[in-house]
Amino acid sequence: MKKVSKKVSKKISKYKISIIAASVLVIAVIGIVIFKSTNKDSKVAVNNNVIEPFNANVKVSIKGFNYVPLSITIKKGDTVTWTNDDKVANNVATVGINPAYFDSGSIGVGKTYTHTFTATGTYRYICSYHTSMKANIVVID
Ligand SMILES: [Cu+2]
Repeated sequence: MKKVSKKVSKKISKYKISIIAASVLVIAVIGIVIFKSTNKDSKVAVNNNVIEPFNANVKVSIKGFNYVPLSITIKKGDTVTWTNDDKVANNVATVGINPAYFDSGSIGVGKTYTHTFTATGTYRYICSYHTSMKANIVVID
């Protein structure tokens, strides 16, 4: 009798292990699918953070004390709109030598700032409240 129940419990534990293994496999597959689908969206960011093709109005998010994307290439005359998706106020201000200067002033939580770029070249900008926040915009003809 004892032997039989041992065999049964062995069988059950084998069954349990295979269920756990199957669950892990399913979770892994789901994880890979999710990762691949989210990666598709961030392809522009992976590709040197350059947005292609060029847009007339490019959106940059301010999130987690970062500009997303960090680097964009746009055409002369294009407009960039920054949206503050952070939980604190941030800003956008050129730093160093630039083709032209801009300073958004404080961009409140959920607010936006829009600037039109009329001169070609590389613009470096920072958030003057959190100077580790740095990004750039390349404007081409
Ligand atoms: Cu900031």
